[in-house]
Amino acid sequence: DLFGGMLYPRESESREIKSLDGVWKFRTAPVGEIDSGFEGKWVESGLSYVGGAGPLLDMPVPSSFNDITTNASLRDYYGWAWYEKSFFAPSSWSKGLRVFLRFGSAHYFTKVWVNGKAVMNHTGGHLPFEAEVTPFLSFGATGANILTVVINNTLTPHTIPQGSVQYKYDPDKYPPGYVVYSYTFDFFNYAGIHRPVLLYTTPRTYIEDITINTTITDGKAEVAFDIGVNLDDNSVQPPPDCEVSLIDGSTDGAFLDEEIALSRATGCAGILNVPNPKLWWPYTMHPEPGHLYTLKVRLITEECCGDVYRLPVGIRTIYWNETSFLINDKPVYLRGFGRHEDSHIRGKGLDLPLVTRDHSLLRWVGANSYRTSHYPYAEEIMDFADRMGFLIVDECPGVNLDNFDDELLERHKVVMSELVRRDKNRASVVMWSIANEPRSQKKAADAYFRAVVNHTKTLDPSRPITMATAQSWSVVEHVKTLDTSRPVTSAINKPFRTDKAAQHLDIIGVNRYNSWYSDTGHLEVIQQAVESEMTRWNEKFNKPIFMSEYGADAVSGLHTLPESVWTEDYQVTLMKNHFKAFDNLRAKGFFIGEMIWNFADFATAQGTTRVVGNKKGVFTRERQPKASARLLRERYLELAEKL
Ligand code: GCB
Repeated sequence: DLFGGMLYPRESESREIKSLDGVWKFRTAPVGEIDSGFEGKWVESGLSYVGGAGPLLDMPVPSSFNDITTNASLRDYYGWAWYEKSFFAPSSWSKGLRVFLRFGSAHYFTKVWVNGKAVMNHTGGHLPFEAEVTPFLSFGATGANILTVVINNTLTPHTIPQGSVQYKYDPDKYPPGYVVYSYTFDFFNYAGIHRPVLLYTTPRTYIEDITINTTITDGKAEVAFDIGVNLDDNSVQPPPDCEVSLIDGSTDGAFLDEEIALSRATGCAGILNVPNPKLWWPYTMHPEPGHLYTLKVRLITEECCGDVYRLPVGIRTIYWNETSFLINDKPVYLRGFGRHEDSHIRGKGLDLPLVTRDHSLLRWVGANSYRTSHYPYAEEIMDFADRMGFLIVDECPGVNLDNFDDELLERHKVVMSELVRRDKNRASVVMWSIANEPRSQKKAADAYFRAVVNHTKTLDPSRPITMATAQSWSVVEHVKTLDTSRPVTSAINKPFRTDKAAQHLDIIGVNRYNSWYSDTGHLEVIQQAVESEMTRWNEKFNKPIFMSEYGADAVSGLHTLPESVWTEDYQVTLMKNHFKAFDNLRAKGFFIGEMIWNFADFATAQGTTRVVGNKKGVFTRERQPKASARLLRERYLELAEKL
């Protein structure tokens, strides 16, 4: 059970926000330093205390720490990394308020102290965490506060995602105790305080959670709401009631006048009626995509200042059946991308100019959707999707999972709970993706993914559950139906192993790299391979299918005629051949979308199959177009016209 609703911090007449972003002090722990002893040194004495550790550095927050300096050992660092920041708490905050300290995310394991007192731990990157810190703060002239944070980016078989520590014993090659950290997923394991850190205040009795659900019947909308209120322990007042109103327009810019509220209600759970709703539509399906309302919640207290929170709300419905996926009762064809939070220098640190550029490119290219591969993206990114009308397949960090056991399952469930808690009210979020390319041919994957799906359904029955699979239905089974008289050899069995997770999903995503990882250089096999495989997925499971990844690496500026692997020309022809298959599949009625891998080039661990990172982007890492981006734009805009 998670505490609170983790509402995105929004200022209001009752809430104040103070950003702690900026340049912090930073120091890595001495090599071999383990989880004991260090607290005494650096929490009590401050990071300036010299304890045989790495140098004291300037470290921007938010950012990954890996690419900030010129030091390879910091780029590849594993272990405890310390951060410190001092700040003042205004004296106006000292009475009658709560002060929360919130991290948008930090990777992977985090411990936080305020003025030497432990205030919270959090496990897992990509999701927010917070704690009330009121009792630990010095207010006003009593002096500055010290915030100390330590993170550890070591991944294990029981973290999500997983990683491992390999001990290298060969005395001819390695010094004693030599270890290498590794992981199988294909993006750099950036670490650091990746998203904003802030303090925000609420009244003692405050709005802790809001859950909304929108339905539309005969052109009339209902917005059902359920508000969680956290009471002031010291108060003798009765619990407050809630005053709820719906205002047209989002909270951007000037605050909206509640006089113009379209609908009002009193009570902390109930329904608001909206007679002529402006629906939230995906990009290109309406002249005004991403229309948002504001749900204003105010606690009615006897004192002056009940808590006020404004939640952006999009009114739309989601429906799916065996063949289709519908928004507002209209079938949708996904034209999108797999993406990453990734860029030069800052790694996975939130960077608003980059995010804004990305969404401008998404519009330019005519996309209507993306998958948050392979982890939840920053809330500031999700705000763009809500406002612009991008459909989001919201993925948890379960990438390339292997070795399914109870401990991993428990972690996976917590991650899903945290993800749904954070994103449940977002109009843009239209599917939950519980994993990417797990080793789901394994026997244990069956019960494991059934449990993850069931858990997610109890959290949110309103959205379909998907996953990007790379396993397949059994070819052996298929060949046997064609010819029962002969045995099927293992040679056929090998490349396709039977997936055990897809049966539990609502919608199946398939990742497949025809003419790249298989049949390399043979562009002519794509059309038939894609058409038959997607068709069989549908025949086997009777569910909507989308291609959640396909693509080819292309080093920007590399050309050959005829086309060969790694050139822009090869990437373009590979895409054209996929498009032929997609068009035929679309005509069959169960194929609901295409998401090319990847939006932009991105960093990976070093390896012989990567050229300074993965080059499957249709944009470079600098967000400039390759030839493929222009081709994709033609297609996506044409599909936007047609569908
Ligand atoms: C995949 C993974 C993705 C990789 C991609 C590739 O199947 O899901 O994370 O980056 O292939 O380029 O190999």
